[in-house]
Amino acid sequence: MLFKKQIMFLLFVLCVNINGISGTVEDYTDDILYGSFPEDFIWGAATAAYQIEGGWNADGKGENIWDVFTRKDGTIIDGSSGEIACDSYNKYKEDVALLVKLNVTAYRFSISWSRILPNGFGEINPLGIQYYKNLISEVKSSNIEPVVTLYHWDLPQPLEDLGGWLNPDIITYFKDYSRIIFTEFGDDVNKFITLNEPRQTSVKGYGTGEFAPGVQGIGDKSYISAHNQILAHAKVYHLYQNEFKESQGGQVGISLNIHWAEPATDTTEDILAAERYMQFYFGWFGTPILLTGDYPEIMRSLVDDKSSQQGFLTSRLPSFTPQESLLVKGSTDFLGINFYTTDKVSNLDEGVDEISYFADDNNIQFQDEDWYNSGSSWLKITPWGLRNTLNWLNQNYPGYDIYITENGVSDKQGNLDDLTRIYYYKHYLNQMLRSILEDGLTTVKGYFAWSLLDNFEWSSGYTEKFGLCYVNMTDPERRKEIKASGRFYQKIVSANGFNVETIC
Ligand code: PNW
Repeated sequence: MLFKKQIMFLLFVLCVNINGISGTVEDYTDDILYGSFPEDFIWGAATAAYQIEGGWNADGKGENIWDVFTRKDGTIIDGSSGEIACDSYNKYKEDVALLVKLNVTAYRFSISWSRILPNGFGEINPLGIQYYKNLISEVKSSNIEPVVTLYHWDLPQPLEDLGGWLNPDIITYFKDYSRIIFTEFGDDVNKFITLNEPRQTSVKGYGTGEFAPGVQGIGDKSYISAHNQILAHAKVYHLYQNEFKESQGGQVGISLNIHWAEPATDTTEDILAAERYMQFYFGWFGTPILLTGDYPEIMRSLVDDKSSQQGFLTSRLPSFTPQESLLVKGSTDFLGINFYTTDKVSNLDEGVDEISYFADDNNIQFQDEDWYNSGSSWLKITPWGLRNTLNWLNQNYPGYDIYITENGVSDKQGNLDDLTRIYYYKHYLNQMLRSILEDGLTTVKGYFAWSLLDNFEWSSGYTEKFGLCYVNMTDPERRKEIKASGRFYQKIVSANGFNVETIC
């Protein structure tokens, strides 16, 4: 018996090494594996409040950091904003009708903090609560499960005026806001996601300044805002456990973004560099929350060393107290990942001249020119990266249910006959199926396409379109239409997999 187990383990390691860690475009086959996903697999589509709702000052909503940021010159490529966006604040029923047409079983959307608490704290706006009650009831009466993100980047401006994610008081403000959400909506919602992509908030919001609130501090503020986000997430996780879990029985998770990292060459230096890249990218949040209650060791030692050589009295990477570590460790019921693309990574000792998160990891990354492009500069089409990522997660952070809470592709055209997007979904979904059926990753429980609608793509405005459905942004009625990719997705969802008669 023991012998059999050992053989199985060896086979498993071999399998992961062949299919997982070493997989590159050279190994990738675009043959379709025909087969079904598990019966209870969740199929969804996703959006976020600021990107679709509009109604920026409707019914007592307060201002958030994106309302303010988009008004500044030069922040958004096409000078646009989410003031109207897809007008989902008024037309949410049309969104739900599209979800029904796609035949999905779940809808991931986010709640706008400033609709609920116009000042970020204090007085509650009943009309804001009512909007989400209406949306949730429309979703549920269509037999679709609502999956609710509490924070998808739209911090109330009054909280930013107090320092936003750089001020540790944010932890309490986020907890107070979350208590209202659990109280008001928790009887109808089974899955909550605390934060969407805290790395993007840290790196772009408080690092490069490309995203709201536009603060620059890539060497220090990025780390501080990450630290406060991790603690805020953990507090809210425990709030739910202590006050709501028993009566509501739901789950609380987090959505972390992840790229697959391929060593640029097969030298040991580059293999280690790619692993280091994964640790700085994903492990920054994943390791404290899923594994140890602390940052990855490689991050700790590199940022500590560089900080001290740079003359800082304490490390630019903050530390958790022992109590905080306990609070953070294991503070999630499931892992949400947002996966889009792959990077190639080379080892490069970047020294200590540059005080930056980007230099701290001693890596440079780039993408292969031969990979298919999308409408976004950072997003190349790399289906094998999803399977490798899922295997890497299973090896490094075992035991968690995984939901792919975002996956999708942009184009610039927004055309209805969107063949590139069909290619993307076909092959990414097939790699996900292979990871379940061939690699045995039974922890992969669900998938959400990004996005239901063409929408406001942050600093790229309306120039990059990710929708399964087209939205006419010049039409005051914001008329919407399913694209060819939406119909393709509907077929896979309805067949719960790849069926030779319908999908070839
Ligand atoms: C995510 N990158 O953002 C967000 O969660 C969505 O709101 C967004 O619309 C979607 O992905 C598409 O961009 C990302 O540069 C933005 O690696 C940029 C990156 C990753 C995710």
